[in-house]
Amino acid sequence: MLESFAGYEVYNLLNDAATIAIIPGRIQAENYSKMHGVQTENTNDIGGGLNVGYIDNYDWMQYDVNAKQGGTFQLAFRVASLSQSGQITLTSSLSGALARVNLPITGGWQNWQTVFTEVQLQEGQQALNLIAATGGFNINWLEFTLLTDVPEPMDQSFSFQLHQNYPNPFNHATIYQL
Ligand SMILES: [Ca+2]
Repeated sequence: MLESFAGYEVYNLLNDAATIAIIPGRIQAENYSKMHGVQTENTNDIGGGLNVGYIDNYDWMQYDVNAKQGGTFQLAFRVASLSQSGQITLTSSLSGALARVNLPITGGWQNWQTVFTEVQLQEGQQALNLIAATGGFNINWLEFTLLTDVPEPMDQSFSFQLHQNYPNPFNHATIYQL
């Protein structure tokens, strides 16, 4: 454990603008752009890779995302906890407060369960802040699945004009100009 980093805000220099996560989609917890107080470790969950752990109260991770659509999303958190019921609050720089979720005790740091909630997200690029209101859990990923689109306004731009038959008068074809 890298005690010397505890209490410092850490930037993940492995991530740049090219790794902005797309929503709908899955965000690996370890792909934060910034964090405070957490560490990554190998995970035994399905798919392998890394999970985020060593999460204490008020530690946080920030994710740069781009929501391709606005609307209501199912939000899943893939979490594990040995003996403590954690709590996540999630906020967005664009959409405001998104969710406050109580997490289960799964009986082991690598006993993974998926917890679901629903959130409203606005379309566009935004930063998500995942705050451990109560720590004591591991997280492998979070995933946004679109449930309901925001209704789009009717597109008024579609119109067409009828032109004179061409070449007139030898054929009856009509050109549609869109
Ligand atoms: Ca992961």
